[in-house]
Amino acid sequence: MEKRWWKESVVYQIYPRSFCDSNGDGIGDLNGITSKLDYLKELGVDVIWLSPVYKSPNDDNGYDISDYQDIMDEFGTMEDFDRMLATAHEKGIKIMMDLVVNHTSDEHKWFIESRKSTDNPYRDYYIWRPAKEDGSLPNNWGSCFSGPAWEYDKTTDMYFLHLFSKKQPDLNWDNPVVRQEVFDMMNWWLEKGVDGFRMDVISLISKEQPELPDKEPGINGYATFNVSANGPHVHEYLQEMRQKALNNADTITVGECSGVTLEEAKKYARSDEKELNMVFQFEHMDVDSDEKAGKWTTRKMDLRDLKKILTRWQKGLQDIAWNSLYWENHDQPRSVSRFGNDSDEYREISAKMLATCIHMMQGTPYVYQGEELGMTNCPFNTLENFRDLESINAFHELTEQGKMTEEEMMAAIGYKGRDNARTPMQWDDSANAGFSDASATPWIMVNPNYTKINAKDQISREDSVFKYYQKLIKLRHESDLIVYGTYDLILDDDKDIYAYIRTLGDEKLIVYCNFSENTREVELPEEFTDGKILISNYNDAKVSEKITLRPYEAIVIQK
Ligand code: TEU
Ligand code: CA
Repeated sequence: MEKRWWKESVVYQIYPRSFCDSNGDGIGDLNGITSKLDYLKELGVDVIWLSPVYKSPNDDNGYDISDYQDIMDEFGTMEDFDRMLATAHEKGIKIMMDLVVNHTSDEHKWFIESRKSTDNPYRDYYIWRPAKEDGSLPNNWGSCFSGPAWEYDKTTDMYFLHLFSKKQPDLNWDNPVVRQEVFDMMNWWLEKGVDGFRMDVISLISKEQPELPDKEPGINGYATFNVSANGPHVHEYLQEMRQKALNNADTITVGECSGVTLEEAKKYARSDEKELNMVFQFEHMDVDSDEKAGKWTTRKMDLRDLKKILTRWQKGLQDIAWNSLYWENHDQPRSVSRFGNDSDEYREISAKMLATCIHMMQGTPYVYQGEELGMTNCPFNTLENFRDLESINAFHELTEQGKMTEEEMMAAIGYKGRDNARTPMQWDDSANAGFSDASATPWIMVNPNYTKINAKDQISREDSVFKYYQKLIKLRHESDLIVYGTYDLILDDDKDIYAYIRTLGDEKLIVYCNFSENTREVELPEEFTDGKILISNYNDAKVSEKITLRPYEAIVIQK
């Protein structure tokens, strides 16, 4: 397998709004990030994925961009950005920008022009349709944030398409001028020295035009998710992007590919590097969804389903493409609350177990801010404490339609809502968790558990979750086996234990992760009985023919 620096890297995702507030206005900012680069250096990560910092009216926290070549007022200035980039580079940390080009903000100058008249030069930058003859909407597509995906605009008596909020109109990628604008903008950032792009819902850019056919409706009556996933020209457009922009620098690229299948991923992320380096797939994020309301449930996963999904991706992309590895991001709840156990007794041990399970796989690992501290879901309790339009809109829509009760929806958004990942980073045990001045009011509530879960404590303590992540990252940097080894699942049908073997030439390691509170005994394959422990989350683990796995125990043995 070809060696590449981005295969050997660990990426850390920063959600700037919630990372560090340098000027006491309650909102994280670029100078705040710069002040914490030493923390990331100490953790050992190679690349930062920076969620959007561009000019934005913040309908969707920066994923609605009104100027791709300017910085959001609350986050600082372009000089602040340049300083952050230069400081990161001095420390050997690369910066990957969030490229949000399926849609813009409705306040982007292109859209302001586009909506003026049907013959405006910017009209075809977006997707406009008249009502059907009977006066109904152009098709049955819904917005990911509730309601239809069409917004009426009276100036020209037509609807525009928005797969996300109505302040996020979809760009028309079939227009070559739009593509060239995007590539020019990417080149502008590459010339500044950024190291790559995470591409927001890039799997959705190519719509089945001109038909835009109806799709299977979901719980709220609209066809919501992935109506345009892996569309007819998506690979062609990404190959064009590779030639006209990405190849101008040594980049790292990851496509956020909702609705991606294994077969499609082999095209997006193929090792011949004609499109992207890797994709985020979502199948393991749906492992605890249910039939009724999709993600809006408090159902717990069956570990056997998770093992099946991740194993299919590990085996399926082997030698063909490259995986990205993640439990968390700004759109998902906290993994320790979801897949581990966030009680006082098991929080740290299960956070380390989850880290072991994903960091020992083949692919590039992504750590989301706070994950390295074992940060948990937040007790929001009332709707007023939520900020995310997805949770708030879904609550209203599904309760008003009578599809879910208020109690059910409150429980579901409390457990699965995106705001769980967006509470301020917990730096220390002072007021506002050290995220912001003590006198400030952060834009979203601080998780009250910051007095016991915070970076300051964990940096000072050898047995912390932070130190464990540090060790996992170091192990990966030192081991081709961990980066490039093949993956084979063992104990396939076990409902408590996730176990697998990695192999590279004569080298082998075995990973056991107990996802349950049960104590379980497993028989160690003979070839490992003389092996040594690479890492374990209990400090007295021993190698023997039979291994007793205590609650949430993780152990890695190299032969
Ligand atoms: O997310 C798109 C996406 O597919 C999601 O993860 C989606 O937000 C989630 O499933 C809703 O349940 C990207 C961004 O990561 C997200 O923050 C943005 O809101 C969205 O695109 C629109 O730009
Ligand atoms: Ca600030």
